[in-house]
Amino acid sequence: MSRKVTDKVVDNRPRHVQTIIVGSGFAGLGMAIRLRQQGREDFLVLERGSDVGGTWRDNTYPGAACDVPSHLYSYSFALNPDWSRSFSKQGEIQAYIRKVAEQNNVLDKHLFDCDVLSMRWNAETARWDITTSKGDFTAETVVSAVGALCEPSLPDIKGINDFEGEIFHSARWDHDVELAGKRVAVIGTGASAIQIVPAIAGKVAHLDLYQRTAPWLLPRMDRPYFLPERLAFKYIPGVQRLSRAAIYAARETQVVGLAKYPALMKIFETISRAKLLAEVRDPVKRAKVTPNYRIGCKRMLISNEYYPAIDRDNVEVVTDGIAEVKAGSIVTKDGTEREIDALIVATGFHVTDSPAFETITGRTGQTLSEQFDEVGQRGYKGSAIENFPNMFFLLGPNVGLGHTSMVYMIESQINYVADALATIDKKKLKTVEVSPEAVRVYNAELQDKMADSVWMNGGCASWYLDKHGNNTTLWPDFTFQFRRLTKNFDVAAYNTTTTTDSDTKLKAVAAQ
Ligand code: N01
Repeated sequence: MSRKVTDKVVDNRPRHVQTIIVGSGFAGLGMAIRLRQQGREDFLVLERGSDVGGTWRDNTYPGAACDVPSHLYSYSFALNPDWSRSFSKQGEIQAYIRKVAEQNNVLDKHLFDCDVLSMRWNAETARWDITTSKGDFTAETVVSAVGALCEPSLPDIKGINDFEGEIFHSARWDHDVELAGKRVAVIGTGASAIQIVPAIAGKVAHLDLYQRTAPWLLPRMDRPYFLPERLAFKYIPGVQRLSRAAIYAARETQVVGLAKYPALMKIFETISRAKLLAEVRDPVKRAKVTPNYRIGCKRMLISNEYYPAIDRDNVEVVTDGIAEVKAGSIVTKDGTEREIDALIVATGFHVTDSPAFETITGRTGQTLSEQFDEVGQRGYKGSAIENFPNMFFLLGPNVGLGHTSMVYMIESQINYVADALATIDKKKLKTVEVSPEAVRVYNAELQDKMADSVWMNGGCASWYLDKHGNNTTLWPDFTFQFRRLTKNFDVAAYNTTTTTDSDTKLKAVAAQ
C-alpha cells in the first residue's frame, strides 16, 4: 500500500523528542501513561486516527463486542467497576479507553490525524528520522504500538473492484449504508463475521455467507451485571480484583490444552459439537458448518447467536468457493451466480505482512518487511528486533493470544520497555540493539515450545503462521511466564554504545 503526504500541517509540537510512540490503542496509550508516571515529559504519541482506542475505535460494525470478559480486558491500573455486562460492547470499551486517557492526562501528548509515513534509523545522529503527514520528527527512541489488527486485508478475488453495489470491510463499516431489505453477502466466518451475521440477518432480505473454513464455536457466558454486583465491585475492597483473578485463572487453564497437550482440546470439541447439534436444525447447513480440524488450531469463537442466525431461512451458507465477483453478483466455482446489493468483506487483517513493516528502515538499510521476508518474523520478547536499534515494539512477534486478555501482555511489555528507557538513561546509553545471538536462542526455545501446540498440529491453515510456516504470532506458554520474562530490561541481551563510544567512532569515521 503506498502512502502519500496529504496533509502537511505545520504543528507547534517540538520536532525532536526523546521518545516517540506510534499508535494509541490499548498499547500506545498504556505506554504514554507509564511514561508520564515515570515523570517523563519529553515524548509524543503520533496517532493516525482522530481519537485514542485503535482497533476499538475502528471496529464499529453491528454486534462488535469483546470476547474476553471486561474485568480482565482492562488496564490493571484502571479497573472499571461500572462495566455493564461481562463481555462489553465496542462502544463501552471505546468510552473506557477514552476516559482512561483523560484521567491520566496524556491527551496533550497526542498528535492525532498524524499518519506515520516512514521511520528510518540515522546512524550518524543515532536517532530515528520520522516522516509523517504532519511533517518530520526525530527521536532518540521509538515505541511502535501499531498493533496487529490495524490494516484490513482485502481478498484478492477476481472482479471485486468492479462490484457496483455497496462494499466495505468489517473494520471500516459504512454506517450510511442501509442494509434493511437488501440482498447482502458476507465473505469470511472469523471473529468479526460471527458477530456481524446475527446483528444483520434479521434485517436483510437475504444473506449469503461465504465460508472458506468453518470456525469452532463455544458458548458465550455473557450477561448484564446486576446492581448489587456493580455496587460490590465499586465499594467492597478486593471484590473486583478477586473477580479479575478468577477470570484470569480460568482462562489460563486453556493453555494446557492449546500449547502443551492438544489431545485435551477434545473436551472443548465435545461441547462445541453439542452446541452445533442443538442450535442448527437444518442438517445440510449443520454439515457445512462442522469444522474439520482440531479445535483451537484457529481462534475459538464464542457466540450464542451465530448458529441460530445461520439456521434462518433467509441465510444461505455458501461453501463452494468464490470464482469471481461481478457488478451485481458473486459467482462460485460450481458456476452458480447469486445476485446481491451489498458486499461485506470480513476477511481479517494483514498480521504477518503488515504494510507498516514496509515503512520502517533499520540499521542495515533493509526495511522490516524485507528482513522478515528473508529471516522470518522474529523478535526478542516481542519487544525488540535485531538491526532496529533504539526501537521497541508493543505487540511485536509472538505475543498474541487467542484465549485471554491482550491487555495483560501489553502491560507486561510496557514494564519491559519502561525499564529499558530507564536503563538507557541510567547507563547513558546512546544505542541499544538486541544481539543476534539473544534473538536466535530466544526463538529456538520459543519454536521448540510451539512444536507441540494445537496451532502447529491441529490440521488448519491460519493467519498465525507466516509464509515460512512458523507461528510468529502467538505466545506458546502461560501468560504469567511472559510477565516474568519481561519484568526487567535485560541489557545483557543487547549490544550497546554509550554516548562516548559512538561519539569517538563518529569522529574516527569523520577523520578518515
Ligand atoms: O478476521 P479473521 P476477523 N476468500 O482473519 C476468511 C480479533 N477480533 O476480522 O478461515 C474467502 O479471523 C477467512 O477464512 P479462512 C481476533 O483476534 C476480536 O474475523 O482463512 N474467505 C476467515 O473466515 C480475531 O482473531 C473480536 O479460511 C476469506 C475470515 O475471512 C481477529 O480480530 C472480534 C478470504 C477472516 O477471519 C481477526 O478477526 C473481531 C478469501 N479470499 C475480531 N480471505 C472480539 O474480541 C479470508 N477469508 C470479539
